[in-house]
Amino acid sequence: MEFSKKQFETSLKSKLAQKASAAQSEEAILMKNFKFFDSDNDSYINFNEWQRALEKIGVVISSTEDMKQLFGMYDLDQDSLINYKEFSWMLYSNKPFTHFHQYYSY
Ligand SMILES: [Ca+2]
Ligand SMILES: [Ca+2]
Repeated sequence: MEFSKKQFETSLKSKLAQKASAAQSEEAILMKNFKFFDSDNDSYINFNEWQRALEKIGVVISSTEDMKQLFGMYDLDQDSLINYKEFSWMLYSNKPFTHFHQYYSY
């Protein structure tokens, strides 16, 4: 892969931060960002939506293969969809993925 996951996350967060207004809570911003990705509004981000949203905000990943690998990294339960929990995990947690279920067990 030609990018690092860390670079991707930094880039994505800064692009999304530009869209957000300061008056909103973190939760509201997160939800808004999720809806931006989930263009058909079914509460899941599929690979096509993922690809389109990243292009729209200007996060450039040159190959579809890399794009798929990244998508897979955040699709923690491997159902080929990114749900809200997985999305928020991607943006707001620096914990390793092995702690995912623990983190969301409440
Ligand atoms: Ca969707
Ligand atoms: Ca998933």
